[in-house]
Amino acid sequence: MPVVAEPEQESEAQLEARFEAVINRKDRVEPRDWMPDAYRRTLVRQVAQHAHSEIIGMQPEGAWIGRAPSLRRKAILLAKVQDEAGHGLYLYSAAETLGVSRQELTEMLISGRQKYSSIFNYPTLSYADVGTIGWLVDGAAICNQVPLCRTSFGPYGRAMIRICKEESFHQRQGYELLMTMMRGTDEQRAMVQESVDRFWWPSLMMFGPPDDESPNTARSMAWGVKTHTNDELRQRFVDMTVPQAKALGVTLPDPELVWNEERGAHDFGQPDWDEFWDVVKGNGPCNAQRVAHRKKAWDDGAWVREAALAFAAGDGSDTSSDTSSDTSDGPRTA
Ligand code: FAQ
Repeated sequence: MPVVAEPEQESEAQLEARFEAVINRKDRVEPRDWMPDAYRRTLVRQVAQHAHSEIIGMQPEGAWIGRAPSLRRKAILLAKVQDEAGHGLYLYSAAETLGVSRQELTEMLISGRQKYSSIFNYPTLSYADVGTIGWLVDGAAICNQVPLCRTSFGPYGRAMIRICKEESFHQRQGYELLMTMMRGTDEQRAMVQESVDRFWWPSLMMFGPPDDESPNTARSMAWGVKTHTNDELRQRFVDMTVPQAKALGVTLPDPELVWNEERGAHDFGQPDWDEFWDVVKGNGPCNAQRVAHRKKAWDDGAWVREAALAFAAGDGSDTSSDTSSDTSDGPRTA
């Protein structure tokens, strides 16, 4: 019998070198490729937080579906909130390719062991907030997420491509809603301004702490997980938003906001970083409510998960009593 040579096992150093070469070529790392544990942990952390943000992010706007002022507005809002659910699901799927299950991640969210974006811990107090979230929150999300389409981990980057297309639609619908209100009554214009005043600073916080207080940025950039720093993206967002605010006719609530000719960018004030850390630690205005709501939905859905598992195990395969294809109008016999 011919002797078949065993394929030579690559050493840890060789695997590491191969991984580094992929990163340096700006190629994608795929789920079955070898990757350092710390890279995997960073991705699970970021992708899970991102997925949780999309799912928790359904709540502030979802609260207005039943109170939308017209059928058209209701249909738009319903579609947007459903899109956010879809984004959460793509991202949980991307995280699952790293060896964690959606169940584990959801349990970490509801037990407070994983985070979600600070922005969703602020209340939505008026219908104008639906427009402001579309304009500013989805706008900030786009600034942050377009570069993530080129992130080094394949499934995450590919999920982001579709998500970004949908977020662009979300931003436009928000801006259009605010434009419509700004063409309305004085009271409606005041509602828009009041909403922008409340959401401006929390939107800037979405980009994370300043670079010199961001423990993860350097490592994540070296791995190509992040391609820009928090401050770079925050600056991009401010520069993009100022002309939009002008066209809308609202004031951004920052007395330090001014165009800097030399830098070719806007100077602007800093958000209240103590407030940011307080919200991240769970003490924001709506943290407890958001997590409790998510936990209730998860608990209420237990029977669906159990039924799906039972069906997958074969218990639901008996269709002899299934009458769904019975088209007769007559009385049914037992
Ligand atoms: N909120 O070292 P860094 C959306 C944490 S989706 C809460 O700078 P990193 C769509 C951070 O996790 C919005 N925590 O961290 C939508 C870390 O803690 P850890 C979500 C925050 O990862 C619209 C610590 O602080 N988007 O809006 C926040 O390098 C409308 C130190 O920070 C994403 O998740 C924060 N804002 O950079 C849905 C995008 N910022 O984990 C519905 C992907 C920081 O060490 C309606 N994520 N922290 O315990 C990212 O780009 C990054 O993770 C950053 C943070 C930039 C958020």
